[in-house]
Amino acid sequence: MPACGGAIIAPLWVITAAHCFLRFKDASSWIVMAGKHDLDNSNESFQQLVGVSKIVSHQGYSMRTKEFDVALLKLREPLQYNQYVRPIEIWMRPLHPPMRCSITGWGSTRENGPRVNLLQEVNVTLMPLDNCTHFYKGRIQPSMLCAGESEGGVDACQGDSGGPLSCYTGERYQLGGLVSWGVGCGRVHKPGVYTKLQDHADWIANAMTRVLSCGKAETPPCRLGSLPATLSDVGGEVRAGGVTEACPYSWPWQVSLQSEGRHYCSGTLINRRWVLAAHHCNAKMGDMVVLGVHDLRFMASQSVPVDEVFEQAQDSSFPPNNDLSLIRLGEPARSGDSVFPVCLPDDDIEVDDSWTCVTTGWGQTKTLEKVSPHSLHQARVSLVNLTACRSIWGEDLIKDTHLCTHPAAAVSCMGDAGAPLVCQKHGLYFLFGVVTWGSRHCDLIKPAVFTSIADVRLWIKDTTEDV
Ligand code: 4AZ
Repeated sequence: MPACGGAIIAPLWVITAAHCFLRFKDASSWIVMAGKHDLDNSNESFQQLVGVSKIVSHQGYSMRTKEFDVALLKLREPLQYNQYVRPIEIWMRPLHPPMRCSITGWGSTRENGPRVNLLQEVNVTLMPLDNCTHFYKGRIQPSMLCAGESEGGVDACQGDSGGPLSCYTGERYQLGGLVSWGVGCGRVHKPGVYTKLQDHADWIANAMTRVLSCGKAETPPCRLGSLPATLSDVGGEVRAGGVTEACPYSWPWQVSLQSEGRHYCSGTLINRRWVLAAHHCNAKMGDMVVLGVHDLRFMASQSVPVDEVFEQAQDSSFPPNNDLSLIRLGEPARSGDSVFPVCLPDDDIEVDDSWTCVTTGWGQTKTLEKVSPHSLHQARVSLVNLTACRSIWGEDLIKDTHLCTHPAAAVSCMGDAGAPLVCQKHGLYFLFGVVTWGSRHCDLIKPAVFTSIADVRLWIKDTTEDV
């Protein structure tokens, strides 16, 4: 059943009303139908039905005042634009009554009437807010628009909510507002009330970038060698070359897991609420996730308690196959210069030579350069294919769920468990691995072993969406 209208503003984004999601808050219970005219005809040639991956409702929406009645739907896949599926821009210039705009929707054609199958349209006249405030006894906010006719008769109605109020610039239509509320439908002196979108342009832009943004650091990495880290034998001891101190906050997804003020593992921020870490780190509720930290002896940007830890279903194999846990933060991380999530690779991405990979972590290192164990350090690392990795470690130890790199990245050299392996292409960093076990003795030949992220995308998605 059509629940609400909406408008396409980008291939991945539909804008609609926040009040549409009071009852059904779960993204997976929604579908967006684009390119439709007749809802009864499921074979329309230009229709596109796509799932919703995220609902971003305005945090200021109030059922009482009906302010901030705006929400964004991020689609599971981008819409293909054609003759019947196109985006609309937001009207940013002044909207002067008595300008005329159009409303469209599949809502009721009269108060308490049935919904319709064919898309309806009608022209409405914008009304000065003073008049509207008078009709609605002060319940009109400056971020609302009122439109209708003074004698009533043309209006949006139940089921039209979230749909567009489209206004013509002389060249094209732009989106002035969204159907929000009203008393009844088409009544005299009870115009339709719309969310005035130009007042929410910043919120819209921010919400879209926040959701889409990952894998970029405000402070670009530096002191990172152009060649992968190497190992050499210095007087009988294995030393890593090319491991350097990171520039502060150039890896803003790197977090320190701490218990009683002591760092015990690294983790990786994958979105505002979630950190991915190694299961063998054994993170516990009440431990602290420390974000935006470079030198562990000094203040961090944020510390958030661990709210809950989720692990994958384990089989009994040893070493464990699925050495990952997802940590839900007690409160969302505040993204900023020093705190920012990494991207997760899409299902069909594989690392190959077109990527450059880096591992980062804290702790004791055996390096040629002097690197403080308290400061985050970094090393470019080269990948080792699974066949080569198996031939060194043995067939049984290296599973398809692993990813191997040059030994220089091994735990004992980098000194950190749970540390991320991130790979970069086109300036965006994706998380491909999390340090699991490796050569304990900083072995010259044994590759470092990471748990591969590619195969656990679904688990991450399901866990972080459902809970
Ligand atoms: C509704 O219930 C609704 N006349 C939408 C718009 C208006 C009234 C009710 C405006 O979705």
